[in-house]
Amino acid sequence: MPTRVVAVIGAIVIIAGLGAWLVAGRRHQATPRPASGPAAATATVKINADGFTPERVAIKQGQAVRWNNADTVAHLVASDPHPSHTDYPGFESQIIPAGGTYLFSFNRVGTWGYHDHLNPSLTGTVVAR
Ligand SMILES: [Cu+2]
Repeated sequence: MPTRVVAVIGAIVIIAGLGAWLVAGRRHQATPRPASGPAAATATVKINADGFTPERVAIKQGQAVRWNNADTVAHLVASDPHPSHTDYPGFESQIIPAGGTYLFSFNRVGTWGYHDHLNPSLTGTVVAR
């Protein structure tokens, strides 16, 4: 096959692929996000060097809280008490890198104290009713 024909076919394949990718991306953007549901974040807590903002959030049972690490270092959200985290087993993130997030749904009613396991002087509270 002549080189030019191969080049033209290659260009067509690349352009078609790009087009399909763009269409797929647009379709994805157009998909409405569910306003509620078991995994919907209903409260957002920002983490920075000073701690959690807001320090206390109130949600309903089954709703989720999303922590956004706005700091330049990693944090780790975990149930009190430090270091055993036994008040709410399972309420314990992995290391949240700078810019990362952690989402947790509170299926148990209660007032749940938590802290940054990497810096336990940073504390917060989630009230689930
Ligand atoms: Cu801890």
